Amino acid sequence: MTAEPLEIYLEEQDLERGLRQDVRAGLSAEQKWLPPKWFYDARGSELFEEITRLPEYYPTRAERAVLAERAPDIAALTGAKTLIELGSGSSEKTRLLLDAFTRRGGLGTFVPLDVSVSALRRSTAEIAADYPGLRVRGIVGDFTRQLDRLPTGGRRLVVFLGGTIGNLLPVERAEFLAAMRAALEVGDWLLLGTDLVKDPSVTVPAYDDAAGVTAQFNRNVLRVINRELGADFDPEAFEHVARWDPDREWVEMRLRATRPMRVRVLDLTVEFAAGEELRTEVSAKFRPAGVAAELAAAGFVAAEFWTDPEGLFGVTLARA
Ligand code: AVJ
Repeated sequence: MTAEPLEIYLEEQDLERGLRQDVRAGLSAEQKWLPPKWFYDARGSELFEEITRLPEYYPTRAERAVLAERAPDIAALTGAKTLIELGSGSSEKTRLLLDAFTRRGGLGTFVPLDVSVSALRRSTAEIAADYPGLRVRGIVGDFTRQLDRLPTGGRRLVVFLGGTIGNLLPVERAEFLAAMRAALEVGDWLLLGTDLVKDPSVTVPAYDDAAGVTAQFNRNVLRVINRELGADFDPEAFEHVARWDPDREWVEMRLRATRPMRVRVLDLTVEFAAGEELRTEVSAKFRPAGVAAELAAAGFVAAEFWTDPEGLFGVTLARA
């Protein structure tokens, strides 16, 4: 089947309004910050795909190992009719699930949802071509906001992979899981990928690779703001920083000003002192008990928890 036309719940103007709000809030704060979702324009999505192939970036390979081993169990346990993927990107690992569901039979529809139109156009076309008989409905949207627009009916499996839930702050995470549970019905399932707490000597290099791809990915948010809002950031004047926070058990990516700068964006003049840091991403790491507790607090019942052989990454299957 050919993919159906993308369903666009996030128009260009909503995106731009969201970016303006985030830039205004984040760059006028005492400790400057920007939310990570603005990394992912076409170039940012490509840089992220490149990150997933780096030797230091273990989460993609570890999660793929879990899915490769457990996809048949996931298909059998859930018996899903509709597979919904939040923050789908290239949907590369999701093919392991689609393969298992195809062998088993019964999956009718695949619904990838992502903010990146370019990533979605490509993935929906490729998946529709490779899985004849599967209905492919791509949705352009923000996974924290479009949960009430998910297709209803049938037995649904929502997959949220890559550890992307770790990019939400703890409060946002609780709100997101509760909204997710509210959008689902008893009998539906959630498959959640979470990167696990481990020695920072493994975690930090995954966010600070020797080839400097993550540094370019990090600076890309400044390029997006320059292009979309006519700002005058000099991205190369910012240094990439990745830091492990042992208390909150998360990695922070930051951009550090290498000299004093004055940046014009919207109607703001944003001053950076030399050495000042702008936080661009939080990537939380989890403990198995913590994942179970957060899911339970949102009203899910964890059914299975799997890791790769090295115990780097966790995948939880939970029932609504
Ligand atoms: C989007 C959650 C998969 O936090 O590991 C990769 C994004 N940031 N390198 C992560 C990311 C820096 C990533 N995920």
